[in-house]
Amino acid sequence: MEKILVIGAAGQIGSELVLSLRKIHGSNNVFATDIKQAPNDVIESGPFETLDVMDDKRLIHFVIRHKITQIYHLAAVLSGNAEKLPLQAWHINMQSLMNILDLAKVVDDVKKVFWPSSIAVFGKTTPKINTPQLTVTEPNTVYGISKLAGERWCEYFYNRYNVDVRSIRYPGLISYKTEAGGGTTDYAVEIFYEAILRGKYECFLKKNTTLPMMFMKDAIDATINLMEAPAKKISIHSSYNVGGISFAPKDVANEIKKRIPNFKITYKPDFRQAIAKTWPESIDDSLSCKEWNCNTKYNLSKLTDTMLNGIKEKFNN
Ligand code: AKB
Repeated sequence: MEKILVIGAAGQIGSELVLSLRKIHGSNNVFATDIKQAPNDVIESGPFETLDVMDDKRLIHFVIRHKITQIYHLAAVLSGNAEKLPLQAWHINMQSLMNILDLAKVVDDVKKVFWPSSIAVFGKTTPKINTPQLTVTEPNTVYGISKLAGERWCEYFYNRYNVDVRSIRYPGLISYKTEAGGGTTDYAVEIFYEAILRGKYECFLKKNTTLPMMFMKDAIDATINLMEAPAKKISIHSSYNVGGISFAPKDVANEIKKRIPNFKITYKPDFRQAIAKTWPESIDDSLSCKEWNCNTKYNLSKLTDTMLNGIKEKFNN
C-alpha cells in the first residue's frame, strides 16, 4: 500500500495533485501538508497537516510515523517572487530539496520522490525553438539557478545513493483552482480572472512574448504518468522536458475576445519581461513522450473554455 506525502498541498500544483492521487491510492493514503491552510476540497477529502519542509526533524518524524513510501515536494518560491528576495528564495528552494533527498537516502520505506523543475533552467543562450532535452542551460534568475542546481542534486542522489527521484521541467501552468503565485507565466492565470471580474487586463509581458504553457490537468497527468512508469523506462535523472502548448499574451487575449467580445487588454511590461525573454518559446519533449507518455490534451481553445467556465463556477459557488 502506497503512503504518499504531498508537500505544498495548498499551492497551484499540490492542491490539484492531492485530489488526483487520492482517487488512485485512496484518500487516507495521501497526506496533504503545507505551511498554510489548503483549499476546502483538499482538507475535507483526506488527511491534512501543517508541516514546514524546512524543519528537517519534524519532516523525518512525519515520514517515519506515517510509513511514507512516496514524497511529492512541490513547495518553492517562483521566479517573480524569487527576484525580490534572492538569498531567501535560494535557501528555501535548495534547503527544502536537500532535506527531502537526504531523508529519502536514509529512510528505506521512501521508494520514490517527485520534485518539479522548470523551463526556468534555460537561459538566453539556450535554443529557443523546440528546446532540446540536453542543451545549454545558463539561467540568470534566482529561481532558474535554484532549479538547475536542484536537477544536478537529483541526478547526484540517484547515481550516488540510488534515490529514485523523478522530475519534470514544467512550463507555465494554468489552473483556476488557486490564484496565481508570483510566477512570470502567471499572467496566463490572472488574465482569465480579470476578464471575468473586470472585463479588462493590464498584462505585465509584451503581447508577442511566446512561452510554453500547459493546463494543470495535463501537468497532473504527466506527473502521475512519470511516477507510475517502471524505473527501467526512466533514462533522465535530472529533469524531463515537457512542452505543452506555446502561446503569447495576444493569442490568449484573442481567444478570450471570441467568448467575451468587450474584453480589453493593455500591455505594461515589468521586470518579469526580462525573465520571460530568457526562456524558450517551445520545448522538444519527444523523449518524455517516448519513455512515459507525456501527451498534452488541452489546446488553447479548450483551455480558455475550461478556465472561463471554471472561474465563473468558482465565484458562483
Ligand atoms: C514561473 O513563472 O516562475 C513558473 C515556472 C515557469 O516555473 N510558473
